[in-house]
Amino acid sequence: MDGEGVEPCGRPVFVNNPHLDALADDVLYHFSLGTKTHNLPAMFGDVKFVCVGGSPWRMKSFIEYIATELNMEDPKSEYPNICVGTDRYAMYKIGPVLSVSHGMGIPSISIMLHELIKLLHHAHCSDVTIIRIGTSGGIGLEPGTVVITKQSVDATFLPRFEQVILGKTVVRNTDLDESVAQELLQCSKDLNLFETVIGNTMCTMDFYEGQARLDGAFCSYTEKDKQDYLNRANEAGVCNIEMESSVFAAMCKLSGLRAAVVCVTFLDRLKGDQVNSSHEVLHDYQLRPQKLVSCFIKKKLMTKAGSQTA
Ligand code: R2B
Ligand code: URA
Repeated sequence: MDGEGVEPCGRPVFVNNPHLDALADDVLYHFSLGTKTHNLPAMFGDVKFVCVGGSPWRMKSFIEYIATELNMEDPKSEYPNICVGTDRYAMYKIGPVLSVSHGMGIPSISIMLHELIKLLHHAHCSDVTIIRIGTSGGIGLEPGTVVITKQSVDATFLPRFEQVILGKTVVRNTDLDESVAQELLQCSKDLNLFETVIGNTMCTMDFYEGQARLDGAFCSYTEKDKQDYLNRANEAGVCNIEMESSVFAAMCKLSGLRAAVVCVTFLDRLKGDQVNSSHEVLHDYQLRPQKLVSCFIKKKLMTKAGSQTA
């Protein structure tokens, strides 16, 4: 059930894998979906915006929020999890917006993105924009500041993602879409609700030692070593630290998806390591990327509707 013969118009979603053609059924195992068992073009063909974020709960709350913002609320407030057959990831859809959770860290988001990119491809989606909404540790920023990623850099501050394939290291580009980043910044100015900056985001393999924390189970460096490292990151233009942006940027670029990363900062890492703000404060912070992205999606849909009636 791959909607054969339906050609996407506009910018398609690319896969680059000759082996896929040999599959009678492409099972998207971690979504509990497949090309034989589900009519993916009918279920997802109209998707234009995909929002991804770590927690299933946050991605459900995002779909409820955007549904209200777009006046598309379900009267019964029922937003079923499309991936109900698995507890690996959660997925919700309202109109042209898909909301998907990705778990924590590069391996988890990478598995999700392989299946998501294939899903969008099999569904013949076109002109899709994908945005990661997440949390992060800030560097020299007031907690609650939202960072729109300019470049995702690795732990040595270089804009690259290294993937080991067949035992060899392949280096991939981590460019994100500059115009989407600028449009998101403009949304923040329009909303005027919280501080937003554009800057580099460091993507690490770990929350504790990988992010120079002093409060993990193990630590082999001094407080001065930590401060020197974070100061060097700051000088290299790093505004925040999280754990998924590099592979997200690399995979979206390979598939031709317009991509952006919007993360709120929970703390200033130059001042401490523990996330100890109250639940209410953190909840309010987490809503900020959602508000920005909702504003972006609304604007885009209004512009499109305007151009269609003109
Ligand atoms: C931000 O927050 C999570 C760790 O707490 C991780 O998924 C990330 O990128
Ligand atoms: N997420 C991270 O990866 N690091 C932080 O410091 C906070 C949230």
